[in-house]
Amino acid sequence: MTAVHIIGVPTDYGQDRRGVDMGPSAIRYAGLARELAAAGVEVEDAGDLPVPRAEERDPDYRTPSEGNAKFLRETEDVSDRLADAVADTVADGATPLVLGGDHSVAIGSLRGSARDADVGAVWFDAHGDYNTPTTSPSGNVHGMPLAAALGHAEWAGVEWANAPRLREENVVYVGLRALDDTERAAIRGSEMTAYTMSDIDERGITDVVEAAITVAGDGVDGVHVSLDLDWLDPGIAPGVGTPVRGGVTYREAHYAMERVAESDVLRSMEVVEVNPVLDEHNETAELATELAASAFGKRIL
Ligand code: HAR
Ligand code: MN
Ligand code: MN
Ligand code: MN
Repeated sequence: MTAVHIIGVPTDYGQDRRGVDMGPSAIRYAGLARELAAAGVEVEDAGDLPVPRAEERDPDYRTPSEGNAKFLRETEDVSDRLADAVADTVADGATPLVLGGDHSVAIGSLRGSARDADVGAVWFDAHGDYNTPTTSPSGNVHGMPLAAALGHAEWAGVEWANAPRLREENVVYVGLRALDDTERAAIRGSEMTAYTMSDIDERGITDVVEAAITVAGDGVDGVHVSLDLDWLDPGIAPGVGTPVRGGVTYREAHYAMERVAESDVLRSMEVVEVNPVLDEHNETAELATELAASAFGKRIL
């Protein structure tokens, strides 16, 4: 029986819209343990990592390379502790399910997952999250975690941010639809594979997800799945800080997660960017809960 360890990370350092720190509570309240039990996995909830409130801290800390990135000191601290928690969970033979918080938590998840093994990643997101402190238009670290983990530009050699055994060749985007100009150029120049919403329109979700899992899993020990709830269309997932029209449907999302479960390559997963303050009757948190259950093997029949 698969063992899943839930690790809540209530951060909102990575972006401007307050409230995403309540994501772990909302996702638990939506019935995560019950849904995962229905998926037939053994669940242990490790609680939340302690995360100081943004109000207690000074956002203006400038490095790496004195670029524009807010709350970097706090992000380092959370990333260090999350990386340890994720690596320990995997070493215990369980699969970590990280609940964000904003997407900056992926820095810690990826570093922990790729500490003692080669890993690939599938990034289900409207956004590329491939900015650096210099290219970022906002200074928000939730737009940077993949560039950080891969050691891109001024993230290179930032020990707490780099995922040692994650390679660009095994990183795959699914559902991209909102990129900054410099970010677009950086993604084009990278070795990553990027499937946009247009690719999903053209080829269908079945084909795209199959290809994504194959590329991410090629020659590695396991795959990290990063699920940003703004991947879904805002019509069904309104509770996110940066909604972008034209996202995947309810069934496309479930199908993708069902394929993740069937492929049997899942090493670690995170569900991020649920913002209960912006949500309607907790429906985005419920969706996050259901999608996690599908990724861990919940079946219709
Ligand atoms: N690309 C923009 C920035 O870097 C917006 C990033 C929004 N990111 C997320 N995560 N919501 O996917 O500021
Ligand atoms: Mn994201
Ligand atoms: Mn996003
Ligand atoms: Mn450190």
